[in-house]
Amino acid sequence: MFEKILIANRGEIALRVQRACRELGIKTVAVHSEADKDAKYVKLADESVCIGPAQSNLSYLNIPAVISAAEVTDAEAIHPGYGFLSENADFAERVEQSGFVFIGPKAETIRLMGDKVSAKEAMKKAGIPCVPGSDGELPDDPDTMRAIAKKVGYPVIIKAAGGGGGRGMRVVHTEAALVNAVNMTKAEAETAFGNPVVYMEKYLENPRHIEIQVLADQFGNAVYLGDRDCSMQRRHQKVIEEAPSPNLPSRVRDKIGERCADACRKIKYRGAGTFEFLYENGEFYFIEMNTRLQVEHTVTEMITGLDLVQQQIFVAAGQKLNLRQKDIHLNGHAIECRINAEDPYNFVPSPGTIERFHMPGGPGVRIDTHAYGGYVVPPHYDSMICKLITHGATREQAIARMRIALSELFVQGIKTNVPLHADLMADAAFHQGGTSIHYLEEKLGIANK
Ligand code: MV4
Repeated sequence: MFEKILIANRGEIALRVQRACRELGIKTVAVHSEADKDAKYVKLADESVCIGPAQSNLSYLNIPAVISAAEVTDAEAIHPGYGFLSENADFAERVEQSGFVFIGPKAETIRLMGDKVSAKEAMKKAGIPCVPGSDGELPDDPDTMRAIAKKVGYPVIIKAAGGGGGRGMRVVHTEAALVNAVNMTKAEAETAFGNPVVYMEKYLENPRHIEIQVLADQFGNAVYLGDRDCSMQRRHQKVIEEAPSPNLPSRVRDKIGERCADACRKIKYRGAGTFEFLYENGEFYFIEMNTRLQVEHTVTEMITGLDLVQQQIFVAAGQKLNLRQKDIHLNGHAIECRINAEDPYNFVPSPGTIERFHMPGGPGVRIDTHAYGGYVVPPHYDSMICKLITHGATREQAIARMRIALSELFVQGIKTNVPLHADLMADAAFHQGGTSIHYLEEKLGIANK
């Protein structure tokens, strides 16, 4: 096992990874920007290194600075958390070339999944159901383009191979609008990602976003750890996630889960990963794979009783997966509310000093946060300050516990989206379960779209 791990991230996830390491007797190195020098995760780490100024580009995204920090502290492995360098194949490659272990998949896997055309191709080949479409890069020739769209059927969606997470997409409703829309998407993709390649898919009008968590080792063992419903989102920012997905029959879950585990074996996936699907009319359609730990891994941990960060570390250290599918049982229901420093209704960020901070507690309540009374939320990074997670024997109990926890949570000094979460916990459609990816934006009104 590793003796020392460097955590190339900040905020709640830096603390989360640190706790996993500490439990395993592994020493931790925090890296931080000048803006985060007094952060809780910096103080609690065994060692810390300042890697640059507040701007992410010059600190948390600065590859040579992160690798130098690992060198000077003699760390053996680097955990990238989520965001920042976590899905940067060049970073993973340079970490390994410098003699450290990257806690995540091989660089070539990250690269394969980073290109959405090659990711889809690999998954289709591995037996994963995909959205019907252009089967690879969309050709430039207008007649061919129109023929493909006609066969797929309108509406179609044009997506950039270099995009993902909602960046670089355009919905096309008619043949008259097609060629121009493709050309615009290509031009934007070239500017944004340095890659003009686009592909086409049938546009699904009212799907849910359901994802499957997997875990695999380098010896070809792979398991799926159930699913998560992340449909409650606004502008591609998830607001609430839950596991398991409401109203999803367990036979359907197991069938898609087994497919994902099987695909991991086929592509020789290593580490934790997430298969993202759109789910509509009882069918799953693969859209993207995330090769990192996700913000919402917590709800999976609550229902499986596993520590996903520790599992990532075991696999990265070259150990054989200590789990078999038959050992994995989904117990009860878990919900995560992402608490952001922002106006609850216009979503404008609200950084500044948290004057008072009271955390909820009680049975089935988990809080992952780096914040505390007196903490200053810097304006330079993501506005998420806290993840509030509840677990219950049933979904109803998890919701009831969330309502109580939200009522106990008290943050003074900055605005937060706690009122929005409280609203959603009382929302009839949310109670029913299984709302689509458009539900929240529709509820909030067109003005907010
Ligand atoms: C789609 C889609 C409908 N049909 N693809 C947005 C993020 C990226 N991961 C894929 N996205 C979508 N792809 C087809 N063929 C609708 C979306 C989409 C979406 C997906 C998941 C969660 C939120 C979303 C919000 C708007 C659009």
